[in-house]
Amino acid sequence: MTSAPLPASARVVQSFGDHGWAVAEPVKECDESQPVRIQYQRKLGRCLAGDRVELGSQNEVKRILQRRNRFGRGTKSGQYQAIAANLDSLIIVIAPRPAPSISLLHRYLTAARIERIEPVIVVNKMDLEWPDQAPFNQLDQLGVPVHRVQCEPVPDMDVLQPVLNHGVHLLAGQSGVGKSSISNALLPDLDLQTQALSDATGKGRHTTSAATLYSLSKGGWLVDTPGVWEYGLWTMPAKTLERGFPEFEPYSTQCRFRDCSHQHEPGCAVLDAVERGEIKPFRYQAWLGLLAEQARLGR
Ligand SMILES: Nc1nc2c(ncn2[C@@H]2O[C@H](COP(=O)(O)OP(=O)(O)O)[C@@H](O)[C@H]2O)c(=O)[nH]1
Ligand SMILES: [Mg+2]
Ligand SMILES: [Zn+2]
Repeated sequence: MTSAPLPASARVVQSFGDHGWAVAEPVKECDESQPVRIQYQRKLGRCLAGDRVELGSQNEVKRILQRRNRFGRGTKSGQYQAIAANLDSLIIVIAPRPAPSISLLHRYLTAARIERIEPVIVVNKMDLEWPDQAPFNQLDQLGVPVHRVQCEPVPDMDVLQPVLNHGVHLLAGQSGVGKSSISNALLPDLDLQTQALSDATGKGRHTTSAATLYSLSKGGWLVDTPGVWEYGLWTMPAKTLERGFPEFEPYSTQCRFRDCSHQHEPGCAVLDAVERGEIKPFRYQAWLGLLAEQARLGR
């Protein structure tokens, strides 16, 4: 473990209850890119992976720089749990196999949009047959960039490189879609970075479920969330959920009731727009699905 103090400003790459691990930024211009242990002070609270912090002489966190956003999830009981901070994009990975969960896709889109994080869809395993069914035939109607890549038999990630030139990007998606394969293809020195971190923390990549930042060769960061977990939303007001559906916005201000949930209320401009074909029926179905989920969470 290194004990040399970091420059005043550093990036948190992993965070736990009362301490975390941070590296100096920018990484490539710094000889000492070994993670150092940082200590949280009660009055500031705990950091999140992705936070930028100012450190004191003992590597204690003196200040958490203002977060642009937080990406989080819901626990089983619907409580909000933050995962990482300061994301530029949420990279939602899907593949022909395993068959995608459509509701999961809409949950991710919603979580990203609520926090003004840009959602990006990456379809992996393009070497496999392209299914002519939902959600694959709906992707181009989501208003979200879609990139098609493959890791096998020969990696082809070129379309992703411009997205990852700078910024912080979290890889999300169900188990088996190829997130680890994509990390490996994008991070030629992943093993070295993993080793440096486990030397420092004494924990291996596969024994921690903490979100971890890896530095990309052009600058910027890839956030991996190891460990398998279901992704669910947290309990939130319907108006917050609606931020996940930007295509509703021009209409929802015209609904008769200010707190219209766009289900069966009279004078609902969103429902009218669905009927006129101005809002995609599959997106409206996704809205109803997420509302039903919210009702279950609240119980
Ligand atoms: N055919 C094919 N298989 C892939 C591709 N990328 C990953 N896989 C395979 O998909 C499985 C799951 O990959 P992994 O990276 O562990 O997925 P993760 O669970 O999302 O991290 C592994 O057996 C990979 O070899 C690809 O582009 N094409
Ligand atoms: Mg994996
Ligand atoms: Zn309405």
